[in-house]
Amino acid sequence: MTRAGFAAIIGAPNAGKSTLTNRLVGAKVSIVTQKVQTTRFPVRGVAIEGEAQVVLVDTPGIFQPRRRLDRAMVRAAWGGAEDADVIVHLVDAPAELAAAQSGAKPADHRSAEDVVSIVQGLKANGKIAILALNKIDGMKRDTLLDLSKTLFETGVYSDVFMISAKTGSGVDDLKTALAQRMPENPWFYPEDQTADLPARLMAAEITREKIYLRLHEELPYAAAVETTKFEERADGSIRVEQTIYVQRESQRPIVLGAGGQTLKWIGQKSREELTELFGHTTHLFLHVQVDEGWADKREFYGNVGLDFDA
Ligand SMILES: Nc1nc2c(ncn2[C@@H]2O[C@H](COP(=O)(O)OP(=O)(O)OP(=O)(O)O)[C@@H](O)[C@H]2O)c(=O)[nH]1
Ligand SMILES: [Mg+2]
Repeated sequence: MTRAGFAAIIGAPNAGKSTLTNRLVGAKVSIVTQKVQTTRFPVRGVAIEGEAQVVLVDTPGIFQPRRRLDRAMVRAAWGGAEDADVIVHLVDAPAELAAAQSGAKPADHRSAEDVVSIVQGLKANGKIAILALNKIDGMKRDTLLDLSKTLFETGVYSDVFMISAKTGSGVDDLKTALAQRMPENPWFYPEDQTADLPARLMAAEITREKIYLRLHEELPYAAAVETTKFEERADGSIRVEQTIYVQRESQRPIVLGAGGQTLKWIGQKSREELTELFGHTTHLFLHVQVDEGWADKREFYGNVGLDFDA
């Protein structure tokens, strides 16, 4: 008897959803940065636990959307939850505690406000989720009891786990719980497959990750990366060409850096990771293009499976 199903990880931006997805899978399938709204579309990762295959669905953060892209991201996150067999609501525990201790209203703490709206969304959809309090590394568990109790009393959770996606603490127990909840099914993916993003898209994500890691303070959230060419060559190497889209002319020099040093760093880091990921020497060519309207182009949404009209 085998089991297989989908487990969606939802939560406020920056809760650690992608870190947890990677940790559960045991491989990097989704990019991680310190910047909020890093994940833009649902990303699947495949974990195996005994007879069960758990297809994790890492989702974009759920927050109060303002722009078209925000709306599409939040819609995609809820869509991931609706289609899943199990939902994990991941909460940034230190951020929640800080909000609670300051005595401020949730509205004054963006991530706490997002948690409230997620609880409401679960209620409205009649969904029960597993609550996972994340980032407990460096915290004492007993400081989490009140928070855990308060959230549990909302009635939308079946269980509470306290974890660190970063160190892996508590993650094995969560994985076991997810596996147990998978319905009886033949496996959906071959045993050795961990990710299902097309190579071109994964390559673009990895470059976007390097841009954010390097420029998270300088660059507002609006950069996009498109792989324009992906060529496997006769000598076994791979040639990748990508365009980095920024929204203003003033952002181009930020991405380039003095003497092109920043772009060089981004390209080098991305190329190293792509070479490792594909197992073939990868040559990467980056171009920077200013396109004010990339976030309002229908094509961009279709390419990553987002709903333009969300
Ligand atoms: N200390 C600590 N940091 C963590 C933990 N999990 C994630 N982080 C950090 O939190 C930041 C955000 O992690 P992500 O995994 O990108 O968060 P996310 O929820 O996917 O964020 P979005 O895609 O932007 O919604 C990164 O800097 C992570 O290293 C954890 O358990 N402990
Ligand atoms: Mg993410």
